[in-house]
Amino acid sequence: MFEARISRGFIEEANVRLRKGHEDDLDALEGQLARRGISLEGVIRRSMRFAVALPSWGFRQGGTRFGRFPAPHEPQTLEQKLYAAALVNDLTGVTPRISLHIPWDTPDKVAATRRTARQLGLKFDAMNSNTFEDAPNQQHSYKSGSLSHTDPAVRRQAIEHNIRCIELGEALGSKALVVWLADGTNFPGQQNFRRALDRTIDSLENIYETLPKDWRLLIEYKPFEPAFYSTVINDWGTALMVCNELGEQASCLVDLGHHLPNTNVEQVVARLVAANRLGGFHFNDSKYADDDLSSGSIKPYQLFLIFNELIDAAHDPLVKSKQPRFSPSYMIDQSHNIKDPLEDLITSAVEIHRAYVKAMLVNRKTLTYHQLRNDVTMAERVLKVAFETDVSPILAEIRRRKGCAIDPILAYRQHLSAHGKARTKLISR
Ligand code: RM4
Ligand code: MN
Ligand code: MN
Repeated sequence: MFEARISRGFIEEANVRLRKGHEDDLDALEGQLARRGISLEGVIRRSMRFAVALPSWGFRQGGTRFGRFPAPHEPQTLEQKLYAAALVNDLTGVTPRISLHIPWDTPDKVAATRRTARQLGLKFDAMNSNTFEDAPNQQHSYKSGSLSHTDPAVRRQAIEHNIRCIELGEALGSKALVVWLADGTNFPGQQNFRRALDRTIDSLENIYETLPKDWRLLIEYKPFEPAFYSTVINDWGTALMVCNELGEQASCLVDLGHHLPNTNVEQVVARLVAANRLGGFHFNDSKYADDDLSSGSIKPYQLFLIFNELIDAAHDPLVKSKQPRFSPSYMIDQSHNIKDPLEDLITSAVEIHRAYVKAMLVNRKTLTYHQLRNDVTMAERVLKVAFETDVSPILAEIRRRKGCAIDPILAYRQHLSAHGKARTKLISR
C-alpha cells in the first residue's frame, strides 16, 4: 500500500462519474458569485497555489496516555510515510511538503530520502526538534527541562540537537526550524520564572547563531501540558519577547490548539502581524486545549476568521511596506487517535483550503465601509456571506485541474478497495 504511487489514471477514473455533477455545481456557483461581482475564475486562479505541509508524525495512529489503537495499515518507515504523504498530495493537490520531527523521523540516508521525495513530487518543510523526551542512549535527561535547564551540560545537549536538526534540514532542502519546548514546572517554587526564561533565550541564541541566512526559526508557545503549573514559553507574548531578543529570522508559530479556551486566536494573529513576527501555523482543532483534532472539525468559523486576518494583512499596504515578503508557513499538526490518519489528513487539508478560499470571498471594501460607519450588522454580514458560501465546487475544480481527485475521500476509499483494504461500503455524498 505504501510502496507505489497512485496513478493519474486511477484518479481520473474515480473522477469520471463525478464530473457531470461537479460541472453543474460549479456553474451554479459561478452565477451566484457573479451576482456579487466576484469572478469565479479569479478566485480559482488565486487559490491554486495554496499549500499546507503535512506532519511526518501524523501518519501513524496517535494515542493518549490511556492507550493507542494502531490502524491495520500504518506506514512504519520514513520512506513509507513519504509514500503516504504523496498519496495525500496526489489526491488533494495542496500538500506538496512534509515537515519532519527529529529524532522520530530521522532519515537513515539523507540523499536517498531526498531522492525518494523528489520522485514523489514532495519537498521538505520546517524541521521540528524534540527535546521533550529522552532519546535512547542520550547522555543527559530532559526530565527537568532542556533549553531552560539549570545544568549547562543539559542545555548544551539540547542546543546541539537543534543544530543537528538544522544541518539535517539543510541537506534536505528545508528552510525553517520549529522549536516547541515542554520546559516548565508542575509546582509553585520549583523554578525561578525569570531565570528559566533567561536561560531559554540564551540557549536559543546559540541555536540562532548557526541558522543559515535564508532560514527562519519558528518559536511555538503553549500554555500547559506536559507542565501543569507553568510553561517557560507559555503564550504569544512570551514567544514575541523571545523573538525580539533573537533577531529578524525568528518569528512566532501559532498552533491553534495552544490557547486557553475562548482565546480570540484571530486577534492573536492580527497582533503578531502588527509586530511583524507571525512566522506560521500548526493547524488542528480543539474543544478543550491541545486536543489535536482535525482542522475545521470543531470551530470552522474560527479557522475562516484566521484566514480572513491573513488575507486582509496580505492586501494591506501598511503590512506590505513593512513586510514585503509576508508569507507565514502553513503546517498541519494533528494527532489522529480515532480516524484513519490518512483520511484525517486528507479531510484537514481540504478544510484548511476551504477556509482560505472562503476568506478570499470577503468583500474587503464593503467591510471597511461598514466598519468606518460602525454598522455592526452589515459588517458582520459581509463575513457571514463569505463564510456561508459553499465553495466545495471551487476546491474540487482546483483539484481537477491539477489532476487530483474531485472527491479525495471517495477516491482514497476506492484506492483502499483496490488494495483489498476496504472497510466500508462506498456511499457517495
Ligand atoms: C506539541 C507541539 C509541537 C509538536 C508536538 C508533538 O504539543 O504542538 O508542535 O511537535 O506536540
Ligand atoms: Mn504544534
Ligand atoms: Mn500541540
